Amino acid sequence: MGHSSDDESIGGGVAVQESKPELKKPSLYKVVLLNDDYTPMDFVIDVLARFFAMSEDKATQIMLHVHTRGVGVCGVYSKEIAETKVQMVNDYSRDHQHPLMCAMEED
Ligand code: TYC
Repeated sequence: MGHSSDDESIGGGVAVQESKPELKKPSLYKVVLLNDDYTPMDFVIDVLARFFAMSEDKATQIMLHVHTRGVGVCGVYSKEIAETKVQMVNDYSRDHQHPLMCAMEED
């Protein structure tokens, strides 16, 4: 009854190994838009505003960057969010018969 001599509560020094947190840094991915010769500029601006929450001014700036440089970054996201953005943009462009292409690359 009560406390026996091998009870931890007496202060028998039970060591508890602190485990280091096994948290990997989540990889980030850039979602990029590629230029082409056919997609109307207004459609690209609409896509950037619709899927990347950009203002009209910011979307115009990014669209012109892609138009002149060939490629531009729409945003940086976790893998799953980036994959979803790419799929949504490419589905939307295909549904509207435009060849606009969105892709992702590790940041
Ligand atoms: N180059 C296209 C045009 O002249 C416009 C455009 C911009 C297309 C950006 C795609 O990702 C793009 N109509």
